[in-house]
Amino acid sequence: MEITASHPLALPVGVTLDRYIMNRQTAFPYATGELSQLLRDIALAGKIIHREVNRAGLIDLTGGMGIQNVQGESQQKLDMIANIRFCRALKNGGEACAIISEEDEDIIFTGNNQGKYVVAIDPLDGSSNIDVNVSIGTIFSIYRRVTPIGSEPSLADFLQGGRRQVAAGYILYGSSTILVYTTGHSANGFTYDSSLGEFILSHPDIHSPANGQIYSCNDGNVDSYEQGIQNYLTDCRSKQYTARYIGSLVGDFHRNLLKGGIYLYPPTKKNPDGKLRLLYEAFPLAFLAEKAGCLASSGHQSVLDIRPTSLHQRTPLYIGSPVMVEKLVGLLQ
Ligand code: FDP
Repeated sequence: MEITASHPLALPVGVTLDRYIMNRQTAFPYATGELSQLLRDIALAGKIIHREVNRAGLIDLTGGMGIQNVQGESQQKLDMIANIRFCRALKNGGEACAIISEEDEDIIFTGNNQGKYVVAIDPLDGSSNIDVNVSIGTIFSIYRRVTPIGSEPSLADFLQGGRRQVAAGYILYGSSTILVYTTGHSANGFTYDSSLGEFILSHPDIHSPANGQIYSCNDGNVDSYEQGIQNYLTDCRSKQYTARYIGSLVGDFHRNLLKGGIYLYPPTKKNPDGKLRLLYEAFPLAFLAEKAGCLASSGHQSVLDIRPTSLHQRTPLYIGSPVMVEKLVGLLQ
């Protein structure tokens, strides 16, 4: 058989996430291999969630649990499963000494007090989309602990501030599953090839456009947005920008990251401090956004400069193309 240059066999499979992490290990600030292993644990849990999400309708995994999580939101079966899968992967891995999750009120102690890292996760973001086959995601944020290794981790390990993250990223379970992360250098995306069971580097060194023409917000809340935001949206409409809002932060963020655009979740009457959670939604996406050339603001300061005071703290979020974020922030009081 003759293998031409365009034949599938002539094309390289690409760089797997494992190999990429291994190659990059020396570029990590604390290159002992533990952070690499932690990222692999997260990727493994992501593969399991990918599997569960893809067969959810077949094995009765859709629908609610009939209970509410710590945020007062109804908990979905897949929320619970994703939470269990991630916590288990992180506990078994041994590198994380503690976890916080959207689904749990308090710190989850893994029992691995020798572990150097703590992890904040939103195991399954965009829960309202689970039952209707629309994109959902996982968001994660990793810190090096500040409490002494060997001791019990504490709140202080999680309240260090966004700029102290050593790695952050998300997994989007969409038309394909993609894991995007940064360790503070570049932002890279790995698409999951389920036939190989591997994440393959598909979006190396992501650079988001400086400007965009997509705006993403919940239009039903517009009346309760402050005037500056309403003026910004009027401007977007007058320029015939495109409105796109899935209601899955990860999905909306990822699209705007690649195409150029802005995601907004301002304070509303219902959520006067904003809806999104600082530690496991806004911080990790802001950290990653800045590495890809985007901006993330709470309206009054860079998201990464917000001083966290509690585990489930909320924040307004304006994130995306720098020209758009700067323009919007300039219109706020
Ligand atoms: P959800 O509550 O469905 O988990 O994380 C919160 C979040 O989703 C974001 O993913 C999403 O962008 C936003 O809330 C959607 O909120 P609204 O339904 O209020 O627009």
